[in-house]
Amino acid sequence: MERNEALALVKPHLKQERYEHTIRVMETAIQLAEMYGVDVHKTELAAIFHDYAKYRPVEEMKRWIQSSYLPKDLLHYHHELWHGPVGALLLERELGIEDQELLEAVHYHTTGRTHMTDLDKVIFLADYIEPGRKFPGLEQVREAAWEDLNKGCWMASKNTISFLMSKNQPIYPETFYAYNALTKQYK
Ligand code: DGI
Ligand code: FE
Ligand code: FE
Ligand code: FE
Repeated sequence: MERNEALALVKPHLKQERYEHTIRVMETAIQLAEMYGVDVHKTELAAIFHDYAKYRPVEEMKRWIQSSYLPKDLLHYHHELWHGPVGALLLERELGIEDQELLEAVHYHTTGRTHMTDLDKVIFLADYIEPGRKFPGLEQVREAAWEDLNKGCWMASKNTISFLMSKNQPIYPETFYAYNALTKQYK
């Protein structure tokens, strides 16, 4: 699938600001993929599709989780965590996308996971550092991102967990698993 076809497929599902975020994630992810030797075209498509389910109604996402192979423990955590897994499911069902590496990168783009592939890492990190983002500590993550893929992801994961803890938010186990695995890979 070509870039313009993919963009035309996601556009109707996103608000304008989210579409612009998607374009910036795509551009950032392609640069990371080139730097770290990841399949650039697959990265481009994964980035374009990563927030495909972002605006599905919470009740619809809940039904998809209940009625599919998706992990049921998601239902005990914030619905912000649902659009990645549900997005991967719907990309397959609605658009017929079958590339499992791409689908997994979409599935895990919010939390990360234990054994992140380089494609997972590039999408996870591009989503965090794209030029439209403003998070505390972001400049250091941006610098690290171009130095070492694992270090960049580790810092993004650490910042996310620290931020969530400062807000007394529960943290999904996969988010911790990603942090732990990245800690070992980066050290
Ligand atoms: O969809 P985007 O806004 O582009 O970004 P995203 O898919 O990375 O979602 C980011 C949100 O998800 C951000 O507000 C932090 C939150 N998040 C990530 N991991 C966890 C989490 N929220 C909770 N409650 N628990 C987590 O483990
Ligand atoms: Fe997202
Ligand atoms: Fe993210
Ligand atoms: Fe995103």
